[in-house]
Amino acid sequence: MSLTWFKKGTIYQIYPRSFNDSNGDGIGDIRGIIDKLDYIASLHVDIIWLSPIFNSPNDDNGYDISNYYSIMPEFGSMQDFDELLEQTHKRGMKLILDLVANHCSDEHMWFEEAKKSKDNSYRDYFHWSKPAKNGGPPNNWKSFFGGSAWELCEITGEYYLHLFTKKQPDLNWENHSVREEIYDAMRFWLDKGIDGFRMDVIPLISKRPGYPDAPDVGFRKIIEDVYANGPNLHAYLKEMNEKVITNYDAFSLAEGVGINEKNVGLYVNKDRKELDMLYHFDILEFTIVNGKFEEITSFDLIQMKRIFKKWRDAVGNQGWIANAMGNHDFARMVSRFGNVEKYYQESAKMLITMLCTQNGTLNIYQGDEIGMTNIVLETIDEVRDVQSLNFYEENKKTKRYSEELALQLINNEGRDNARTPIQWNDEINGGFSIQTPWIKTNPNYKTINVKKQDDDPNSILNFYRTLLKTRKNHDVFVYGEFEELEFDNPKVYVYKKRLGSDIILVMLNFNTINEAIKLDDNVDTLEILINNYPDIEIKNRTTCILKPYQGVIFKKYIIE
Ligand code: TEU
Ligand code: CA
Repeated sequence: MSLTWFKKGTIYQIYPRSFNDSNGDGIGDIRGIIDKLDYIASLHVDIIWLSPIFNSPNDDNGYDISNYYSIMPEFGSMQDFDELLEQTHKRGMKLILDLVANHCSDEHMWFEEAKKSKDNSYRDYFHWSKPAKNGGPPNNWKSFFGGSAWELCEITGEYYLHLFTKKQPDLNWENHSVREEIYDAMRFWLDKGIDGFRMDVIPLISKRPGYPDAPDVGFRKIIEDVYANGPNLHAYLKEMNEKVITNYDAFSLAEGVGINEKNVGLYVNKDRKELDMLYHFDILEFTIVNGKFEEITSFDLIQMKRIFKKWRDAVGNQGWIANAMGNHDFARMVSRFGNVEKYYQESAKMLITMLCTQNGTLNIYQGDEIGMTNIVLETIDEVRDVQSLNFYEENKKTKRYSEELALQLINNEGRDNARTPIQWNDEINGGFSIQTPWIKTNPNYKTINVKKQDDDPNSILNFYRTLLKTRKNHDVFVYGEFEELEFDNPKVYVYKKRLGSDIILVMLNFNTINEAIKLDDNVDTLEILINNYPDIEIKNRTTCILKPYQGVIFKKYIIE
């Protein structure tokens, strides 16, 4: 297995709009990030991933780009960006940008031209289709954010494809000029010295010819079989790698939407020279059966172990993945997977202990390092996310759920949960801004904030720091060969990892009562590396009694 910096690195994702506001307009910005670089470095992370910072009408908060070469004025200037890059590198960290290349904004010049007439020179930058016989959309494809994936262009009488909002028209990658435009934009940022890209919905760029109807199966399956993994996808990824990425000391982190354990190798096996790594959706969408605001299953630890194992086996020594339990598209990880009511600190610390010892690059999301939780939005007026708003509007028509339940579902699963301002201290708006922020601050900022946790050696924040630092000094966390113990135990997750003569033993209790684990190692050979409780109880030198949500990493000494 090749050991590369980005494999061992920890990625810290920043959602700039919600990170830190430097000029008091209620919107996070680049200078705000620069002001916090020392804080970010103090976490022992290696790579900063910035969600989109380019010009955008913000229908989907920057995931609708209207100019790939510019900085959104709300976020600052190109000079600010250059300084951010320089200051990030100065602290020994890398910076990657979000490449949103499946679609752009309908306010991008390309689309403003393309919609003017059927013979406009930009027409083929997008996907157009004649109406169906009844005048409706050409096929049954649904947008990820509700409604048809086709919108009628009144001027030309044809429909254009948008897998996301109607202000996010899909780019036509079959068109050579589109690909070259994207590669040029990538080179522009790489020439500035950035270290790579996170690639938004990259598995969707190749569309199926003739736009065949989707079968009547769940949305997840439709994504896999109809929207993602299109016929020319791998040719495009190879081309992008060859023409752009390989010419720089840069790496790619793909959003693996629609990718499963069967085809992952085609994307990330190193001899294929396509992508360096991807994050899949099996953990991120854990308990979400077919998409947001639909059916939910209960948490099942064995199922989670199976998923981790499935991906480990699928990727093997040939490929690489990143592991995440949250990002800007999901509710907060501690609210979803932890026990906020009774074992808040313990569960937040235990979850990251689990993630940090899985094979793969660790990918954490801003605010999770202080255990930020979901927000309660009291009325629909407080909701900001287009996905949630579209769902609410659609539900008003279908009346599938009551309005109360719809809001409840938004509160449980909506993306705004992850987008509330970072809670820096207990001052107004959690120290994020002196102005009312663009999105509600979680009122728990008085008790959950960076300042408070900085001063507390036992805080979640300081636990993250210790853990990430320990990971840096122990290759076995990242590359170790995995051996499952207690696989069928639904309450505890126990495993060993081994790299050469280094062995760690990880024990995680997902239960709200004590759990006993019999050791097959001599206790005298075990040293505690990480523990989210002050101590650990060992009975008769052979059995560990794990407290609720206790997580421990032992290092094992081999006694010759
Ligand atoms: O997300 C793509 C994607 O698959 C998500 O929309 C996901 O399905 C959804 O959030 C889960 O409910 C990427 C970005 O991460 C997201 O923020 C963008 O809105 C989207 O692409 C469009 O660019
Ligand atoms: Ca600002």
